[in-house]
Amino acid sequence: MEESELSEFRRTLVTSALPYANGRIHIGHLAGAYLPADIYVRYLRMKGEEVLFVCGSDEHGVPITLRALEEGTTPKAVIDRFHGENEKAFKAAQIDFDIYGRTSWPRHHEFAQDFFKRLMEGGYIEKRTIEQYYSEKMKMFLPDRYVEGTCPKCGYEKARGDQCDNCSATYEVTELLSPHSTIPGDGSTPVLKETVHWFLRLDLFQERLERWIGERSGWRPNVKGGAISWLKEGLRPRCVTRDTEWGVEIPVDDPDARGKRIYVWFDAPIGYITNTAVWAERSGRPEAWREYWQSEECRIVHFIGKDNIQFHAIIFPAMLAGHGDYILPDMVVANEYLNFLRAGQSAAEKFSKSRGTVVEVGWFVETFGADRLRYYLTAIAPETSDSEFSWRDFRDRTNGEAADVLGNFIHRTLSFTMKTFGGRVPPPQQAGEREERVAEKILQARADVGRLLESFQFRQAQNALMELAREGNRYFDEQQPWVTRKSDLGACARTINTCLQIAGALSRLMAPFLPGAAERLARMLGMNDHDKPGSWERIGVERLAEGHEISKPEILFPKLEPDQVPE
Ligand code: B3M
Ligand code: ZN
Repeated sequence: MEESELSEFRRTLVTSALPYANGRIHIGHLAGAYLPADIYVRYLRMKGEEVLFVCGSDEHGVPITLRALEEGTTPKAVIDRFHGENEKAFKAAQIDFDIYGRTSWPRHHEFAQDFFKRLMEGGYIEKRTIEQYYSEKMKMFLPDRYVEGTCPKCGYEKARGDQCDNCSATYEVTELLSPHSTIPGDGSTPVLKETVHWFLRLDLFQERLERWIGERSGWRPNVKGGAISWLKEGLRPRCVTRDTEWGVEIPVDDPDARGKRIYVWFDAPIGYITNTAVWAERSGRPEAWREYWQSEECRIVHFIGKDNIQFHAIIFPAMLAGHGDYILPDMVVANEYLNFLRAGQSAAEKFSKSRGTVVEVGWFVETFGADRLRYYLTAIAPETSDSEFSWRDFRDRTNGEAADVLGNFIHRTLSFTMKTFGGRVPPPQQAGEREERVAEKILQARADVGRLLESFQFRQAQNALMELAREGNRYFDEQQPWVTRKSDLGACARTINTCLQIAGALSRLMAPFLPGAAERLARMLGMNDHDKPGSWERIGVERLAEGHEISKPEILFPKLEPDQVPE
């Protein structure tokens, strides 16, 4: 029944990838970097750990300027709209960040420029003259991701400028074969033109990162393996400025910097630091951010999607190390993709706006509630491989598991208590062998869920919680309280008392995963501390006392009718 111990760190900083503020987040995003992080944070808090959870909008990058161009508006108008909408959507899904910050904040520009300067002073950023693709038609230099061509490694014809979606190779955009521009309205073949940019000398971090990655333990293979294979290819200097007027100004006194800004991927991860600092300011302890970023007593855990691994496992750590005042992350948790499986199809596809398969979080929660969303997304979490969302499976699993197993156990236990014992916890009587086994199962569930969450296996952790609800139903069925009610009221009392103890444990075990349902259950059970700091260790230890009053049960997960679910 070993419960793994959290390491000796004094505090934890949890970050979720900063969504671009040029679109609404969808449920695929939620399953990747946000829901698991929120579950982890809620669990740590119940364990009494000191933890801070930061996220926010990523508000730079060329896509935002292009969207503004298309809509005939300004980048600022675009980011203001989506920043607000996304912040609301996260709240609706009960993803409770301590701060949802912005990279357009002046404070952020200061942090990003400080990094740039420090890295330049250290000789880690240098100016270089390069050749870059230029569209004569659009009169602009082309960002890598707006050049498409044939992959130099595998021959895939729709390879993106700097990375191949087919074989995951990364390369310089100039290595692409048959390049063409994908800027809306362009499509021309770009020409190479000389220009000046600033490069981060990743090559200087090769050995340090090899050592650091080598020492990491408990990292998922997709992250550690990815990092090792990039290191094997050999790190090369990487351009960290772009031709755009939108972004953080390059902090150099140099006419060559005109019309250029710091690359969005350089400043975005620094946003985690900015947001921590703004949180600290708002909490009245402006220097407290250093306790998270500059203290060996803190462990930093990043939650991201798989396409961001390189930035979090290689590039940002190099920047932190090169700056010198910062600690490196302890853990990078990356999920694979959640895809969409259309009714009647056998192969899943990517969520895509143009194909109408994007499922927006705000709408989903309004229609089905946050608990169903959270339950299902955790049940199908793409932890070790891509997974599939389908409407039918969503209905079947929330009905067949959340409602039939968990909801049903709670409902039969509480209605029985109302009907037979006037809504009060009946006396426990002398526990038999079976009841002792139940008590052990409760402790086992606490240990299993805890161990699985601490090793970032969210899907299995939720299964372990469901296993306890199944045990509850099994026990209820075996004991047949509806029979003993007439034949042996003492036995009946013992059964219901035991079931109520399971229900109490469930309200706590559920709290990280299904905070809304856990809260409703706790209210029905008259518990007021089900998710408070320190409450985790009380699972299976603290009992609902004899005579304690419960209130009228409501259905935790009303069933979905077939026509309530879209196709
Ligand atoms: N803005 C999100 C993405 O790639 C990107 C993450 C930044 S995390 C610092 O979808
Ligand atoms: Zn390829």
